[in-house]
Amino acid sequence: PEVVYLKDYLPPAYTVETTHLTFELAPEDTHVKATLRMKRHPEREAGVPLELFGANLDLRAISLNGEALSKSRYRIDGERLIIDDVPDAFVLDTEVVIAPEQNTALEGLYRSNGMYCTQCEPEGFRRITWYPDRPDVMAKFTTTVIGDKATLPILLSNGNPIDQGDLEDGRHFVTWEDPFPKPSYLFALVAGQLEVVESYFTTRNGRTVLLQLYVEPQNLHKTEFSMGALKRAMKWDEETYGREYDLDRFMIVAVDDFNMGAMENKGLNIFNSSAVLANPETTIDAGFQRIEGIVAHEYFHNWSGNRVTCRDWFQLALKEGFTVFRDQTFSADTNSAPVKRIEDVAVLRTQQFAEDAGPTAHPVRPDHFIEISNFYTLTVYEKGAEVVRMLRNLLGKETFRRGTDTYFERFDGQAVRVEDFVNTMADVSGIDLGQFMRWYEQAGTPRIDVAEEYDAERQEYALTFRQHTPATPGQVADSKQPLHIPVRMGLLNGRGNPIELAVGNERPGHEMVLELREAEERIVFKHVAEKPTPSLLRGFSAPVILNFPYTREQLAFLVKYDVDGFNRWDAGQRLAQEAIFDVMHAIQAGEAPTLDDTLLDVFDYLLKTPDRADRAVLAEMLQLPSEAYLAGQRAQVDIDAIHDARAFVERSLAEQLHFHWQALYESNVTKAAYEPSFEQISHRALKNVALSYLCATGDEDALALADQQFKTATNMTDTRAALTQLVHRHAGERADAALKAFEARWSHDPLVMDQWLTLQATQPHPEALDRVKALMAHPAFSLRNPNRVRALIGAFSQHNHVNFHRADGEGYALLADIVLQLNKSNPEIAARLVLPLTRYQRLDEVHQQLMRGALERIRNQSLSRNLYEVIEKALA
Ligand code: HT7
Ligand code: ZN
Repeated sequence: PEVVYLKDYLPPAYTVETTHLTFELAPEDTHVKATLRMKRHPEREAGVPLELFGANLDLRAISLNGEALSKSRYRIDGERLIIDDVPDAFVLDTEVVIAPEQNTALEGLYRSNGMYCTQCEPEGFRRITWYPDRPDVMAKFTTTVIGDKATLPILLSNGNPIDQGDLEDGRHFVTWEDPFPKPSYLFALVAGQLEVVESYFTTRNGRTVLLQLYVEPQNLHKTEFSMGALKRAMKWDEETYGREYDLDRFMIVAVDDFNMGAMENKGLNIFNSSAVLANPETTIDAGFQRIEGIVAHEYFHNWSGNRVTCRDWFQLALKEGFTVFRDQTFSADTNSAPVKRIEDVAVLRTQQFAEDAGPTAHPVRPDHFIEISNFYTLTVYEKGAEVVRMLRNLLGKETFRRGTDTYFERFDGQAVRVEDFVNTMADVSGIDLGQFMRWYEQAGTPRIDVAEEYDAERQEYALTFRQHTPATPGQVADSKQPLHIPVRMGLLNGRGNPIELAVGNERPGHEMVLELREAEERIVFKHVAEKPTPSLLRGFSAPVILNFPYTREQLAFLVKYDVDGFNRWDAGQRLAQEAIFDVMHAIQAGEAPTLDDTLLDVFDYLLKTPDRADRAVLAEMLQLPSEAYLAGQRAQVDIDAIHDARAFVERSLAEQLHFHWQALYESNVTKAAYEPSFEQISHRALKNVALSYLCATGDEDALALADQQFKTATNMTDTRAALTQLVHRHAGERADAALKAFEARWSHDPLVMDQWLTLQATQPHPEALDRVKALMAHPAFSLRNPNRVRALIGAFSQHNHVNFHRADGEGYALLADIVLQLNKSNPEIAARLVLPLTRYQRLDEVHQQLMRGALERIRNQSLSRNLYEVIEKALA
């Protein structure tokens, strides 16, 4: 397959001024007529051939300036249609036939539950019609949708409806006009039997915007939360970024079959139903928060992505990193800032760092690809957001806002590059961000080793920072340059109070942002009367691995006294990690393990301290690091040993603090009617953490409590937490009965049944694999629907380490079988699902062999471009 390189970028030879589309919808033969008014790009010379992209299109007619083109005037080469001889300005007409019903890849125009819908990012539009399908070609679109009036009463596209009417044979049409020039990836069309929920938003300039949420009739009771989230996002973007919505209506459609979370098509966002439909009975607290974040994310794209878009797909992080950063800060402002930061960093450190350490590692701005769909990654999204966050850390909030204002103003209506964003930040701040650009170019997670020296006589405390970035595929270690890294920090004295900082002539107060630029840097703090405890990388101010040789006492001290909520949590996690690894080493050496006293003291302190100002942070602090995170900390990973050691520490804490867990449970039971409010969420989080520890002992009383919670719960958060305990603690009859009851109640709701699939797939018991295989035959499962696949197979391979990595290789074999099936029907999902099989580098030789064997079995088949690229990297 062809490799596309960033360095080869050329502006398009011809741009499109207006695009007129007509769709005559039919499942097997939808006719698409396109009229493109085109002209030569001013920077390109005359006489260059016209190049259009298309895939799976049956071309029925093509004409230039009204004259039909004979076959000798154009040629089709793979995904390209080339016309050698075109004038500087012309109109191109085409007609193609496509088959939405046969489209299982869910890219382009496809059917979901009888509804027609589209997904065009990144290169789906070429499955709809021949087009210069690249983000730097921006055109004004007018779209006429024609369909059967009885079965397709709703016909939607981008912008505003400008005409509609009835046609013969029971058909009708609606014509939509989008006044804003846009790239083809933002095109959308929806048609079906949908209900609509409406509301209004008045912008800060007094314009009224009609908000519409389209759903299938059975989902009408799940729309209220998202409508509220949308309004909160619209208001927040006005207040925080000065961004106002620009069309008269904003539409959201919920679709069951969707490859990702949602899509920001101009004025017509299309959502995976799992990312928009919510109701207390069906949705857990984390689900509400996820939905709020995604609704906001897609809305924010209207400016960061749509009004200002990407020049080419290498610039994907320009819109995604920035928009993730925007949705993260929105959620932080709306809920708990420290908890949001803890959750985001946990994802980054567990999943993005693993990507950085594996064969698919790539820079935030990749420089080559085979299949761009493979680059919608944690690195582009989450590390991309961290890079924007670092810019804000370096510039300060106000200057950063001046930067974003200037960026939106300068580049409105344009398709631009990462440099345009960073240079704008440099312009407004006067800071040299030349070195900072390396964050976009260098793959891998930088490491910073910090050493301390204290000179009591001179009252000086010095920290030496040494940074380096390890080798990643295609980038040897020697090629990695030092990065510009903001390290937010403070120093604590022995009583836990912050120390006034004095560096050179600067007196920054109790906290400062160090700007590292060199491979090695030494910073001396003056007037330090006693040896302090440093609190480093507060708020996780840069996406790095920072090592400081803390003693366990220092970690416990930071848990108690640090002013930074994130660092308090982080210190506790590190302490727990050390305690777990102690146990692991003891088990491996055949010795009797014991629980670390310092960890026990810290938990005792946290559970006893009455001033629990931030319950939500406490709920995070009481949870042990995940098996996936712990595995990421090891050079050599022993999956079973990590599982057993973590379980031992959990059980020890459960037993030794039993009384506290019981009290914590009881003090957080609320009778109030469910609300997904921050206050209530933190109570439920604490209660369910307590339930988990109580059940970790396997005590009959605790399982009876879980059973009772399961039977009496009035919301899905409590139901699911209880059911998870019954199933994961292997509560025999109780678990079986609860699973049956759940199934009987919810078999009509696929999104709820997804949760039922997931919690069975993630049970640590050795029966999990057989259960997964059996569930594949259950009516609630379908290989055709990405949500079902993620709920069962994705959950098993990503979150059930002990069973996925079974010593007999059966977990790997199962995943390989499914990936091979999806390779044919949905390559995008296949290439994502296979990723756990590519992460074998730190496992023992036996597991490595088994994983490679599974990958080789996949490689022996005829592969889609998506899967080919991933497998080749993994086996390189
Ligand atoms: N910008 C959207 C990306 C997306 C996507 C990418 C590849 C394949 C399918 C897709 N669906 C949506 C979503 C977002 O980041 O907002
Ligand atoms: Zn996005």
